[in-house]
Amino acid sequence: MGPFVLPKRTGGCVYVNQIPRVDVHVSKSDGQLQTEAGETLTYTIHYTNSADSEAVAYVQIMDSFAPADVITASGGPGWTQVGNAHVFEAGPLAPGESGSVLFSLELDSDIPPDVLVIENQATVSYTSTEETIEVGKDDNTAIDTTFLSAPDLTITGLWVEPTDPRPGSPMTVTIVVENQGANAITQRWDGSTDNPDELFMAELYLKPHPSSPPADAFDHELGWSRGEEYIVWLDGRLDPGESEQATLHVTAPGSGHYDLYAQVDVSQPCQETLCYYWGKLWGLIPEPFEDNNITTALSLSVKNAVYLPLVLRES
Ligand SMILES: [Ca+2]
Ligand SMILES: [Ca+2]
Ligand SMILES: [Ca+2]
Repeated sequence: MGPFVLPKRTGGCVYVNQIPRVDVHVSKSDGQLQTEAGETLTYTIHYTNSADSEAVAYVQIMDSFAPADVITASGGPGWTQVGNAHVFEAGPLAPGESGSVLFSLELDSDIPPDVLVIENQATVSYTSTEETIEVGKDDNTAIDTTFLSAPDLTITGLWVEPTDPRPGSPMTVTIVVENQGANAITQRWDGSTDNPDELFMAELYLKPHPSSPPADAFDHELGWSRGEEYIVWLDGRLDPGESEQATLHVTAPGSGHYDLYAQVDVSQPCQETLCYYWGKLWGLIPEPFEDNNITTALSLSVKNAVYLPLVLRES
């Protein structure tokens, strides 16, 4: 780096005024990860002025929430509704001073099954009596996420037999699906139980090693699905903590090193105008955690048989 050159002075003294720095932040929590329809959520919102020496004169907390059509905000003492948001006037905050306020939401007693998350956001803003600067504004907004009680599918087991298949030979792939959520699975998202034996499906994905996890239902070695062998429908009526085992009979692919993944309740978004009846981003069972529906890769080596030369001995 070269020398730092000050511009030529044109007369008089140079005064440097340091702009005072402030740093407010806000946090909020209802103290729970999960809730039920009909419940009241009460959030504690903390707000702080972390500045060493600079007060902020007029602090305001703005609270908003979603999805608004299943929530009634009762707010609490000091809150005023402004449009779709609620505002709390917190007044001045001295350097290092903190405050807190409660904010309450009532959930409808009847919430559609595809509504899985209640989000509540608080933002702190302020004015100052003089010009100030705030560098860290990321913590001026806080979001609390609370999941509605629901089932949560995941795959707890995946294995292949035999472990050293030959190209084109039969393989048996076993998966174990578990409901790790708080609620039992008794029906699909739309209330349907059309086929009494099958509520949702699981799918295997085969990709050449090394691979990244499948991005969607078409992310197989050959694009599109590899066919019926790679799909299994499950009864799926699982209480919390209950598991179901399913077996798939698959023809081993050509020789090579593959990554095998399994996914339960495969999501199948619409492809342009073509929608399947399971065409929801979250499959047929809405869950708070869809990311855990897919396994990590199981390494699969498919090799041609090695035939040793036959040696004949003279007797
Ligand atoms: Ca801040
Ligand atoms: Ca899940
Ligand atoms: Ca799902």
